[in-house]
Amino acid sequence: MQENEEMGKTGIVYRIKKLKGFSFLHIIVDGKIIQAIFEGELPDAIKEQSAVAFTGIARKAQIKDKLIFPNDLELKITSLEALSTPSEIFPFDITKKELNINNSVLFDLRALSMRHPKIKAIFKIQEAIVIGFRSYLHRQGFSEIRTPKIVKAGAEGGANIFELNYFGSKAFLAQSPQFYKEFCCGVFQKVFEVGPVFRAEKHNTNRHINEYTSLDMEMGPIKSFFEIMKTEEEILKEIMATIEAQCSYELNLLEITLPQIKEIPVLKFSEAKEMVFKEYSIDERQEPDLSPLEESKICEFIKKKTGSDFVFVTHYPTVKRPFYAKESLHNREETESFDLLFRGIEITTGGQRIHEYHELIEKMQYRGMNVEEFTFFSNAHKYGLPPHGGFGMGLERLTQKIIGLDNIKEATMFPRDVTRLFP
Ligand code: AMO
Repeated sequence: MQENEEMGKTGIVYRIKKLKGFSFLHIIVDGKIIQAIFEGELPDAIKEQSAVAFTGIARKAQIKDKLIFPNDLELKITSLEALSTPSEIFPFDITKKELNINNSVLFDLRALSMRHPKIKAIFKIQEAIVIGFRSYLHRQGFSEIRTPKIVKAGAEGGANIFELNYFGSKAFLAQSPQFYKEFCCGVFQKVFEVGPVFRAEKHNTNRHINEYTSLDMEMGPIKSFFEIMKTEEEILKEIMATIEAQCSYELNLLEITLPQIKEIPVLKFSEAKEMVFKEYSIDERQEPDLSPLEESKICEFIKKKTGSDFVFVTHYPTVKRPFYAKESLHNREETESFDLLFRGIEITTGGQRIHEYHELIEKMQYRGMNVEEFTFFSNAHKYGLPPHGGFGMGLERLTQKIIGLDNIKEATMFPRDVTRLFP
């Protein structure tokens, strides 16, 4: 919209403020809110949430409201017609600056609550994350793949797998695209997928949901898993640049400062544990994984020391990693793997995988797995897979932490938890 421009558009009326002889309208046009002035009596069919067709002329506006885009212009309406009229008024006021409703209403009435500009902004930023992820990998020659979500076996182990009855036989919902992205490495070498994964989390926490979107990549041949970390660092830089370029309106509305990424610091798992003990007197050194408290302390320490919001932790213990993770040559107790922590929580797991057939079979046998059951997987190794690795990043956790939301569910359009299966 430019000054003196005549425009004819359709939109949704977001807010109406009636004054003597005229009305202020906020109309959502192409996803952004513009301000319009309508002189005279507003027709009855024009209500908040009415769809409208209108024409008007742009002129200078007196207001400076960051909700309005562009915020120095308004439209003097010359014709206005209702295309639809809601039967009821909204159950809560979405024209308020802050929505201020409790989480159960927020999620029960998601189709309505997402219409609040600040809630909608979360998902515009999330969209930019995915665009940045895709565009970086496409540019680097990665192929985008699609893998099945109904599977015969889970890849990640553990009890958090959904079982289902598949025409009388047992099947599962995929915990990750792990097996398939490894297969595709043997086909395309460099692949990625943006897709849903399922985790039967039995507890409600602010960092777990039962269906989330995984940003997965896998590449080969590689010489070391540090190449994967470097690629993730470049991807994150592009993600931040994409948000910056596409979401200035949303960043301003939500008052967000994006993290600066230079070189992401790297700590070994054992060093990280020791540091937490030394700096914070928290002794969980015997545990083969990082607790949420340790993750938050590691981030706090790194932020203080280096200014970075991100930190890679490498060489997780073999016992805590899935069977496909490659053990370090010099120490079989640890893996060639990493997690990426961001503002207090893990957002990514990745690493190098076992690519040698005999090594894989030996590992499965050692873990007491049914080797036959995984022939569909090990066959790829038998006939030759390049040394490869990759990572899986949780889209909702990344969104949550970029925006500074308390609960991951706020970064999920239609969250699923132990008790929530609708809308
Ligand atoms: P992992 O199981 O660690 O690794 O998952 C990778 C990332 O997914 C996110 N995540 C979750 N987000 C929301 N709710 C959950 N319940 C949930 N569980 C996990 C986290 C986590 O870091 N196949 C490997 C990845 C790989 O090595 O390529 C995997 O799935 O952000």
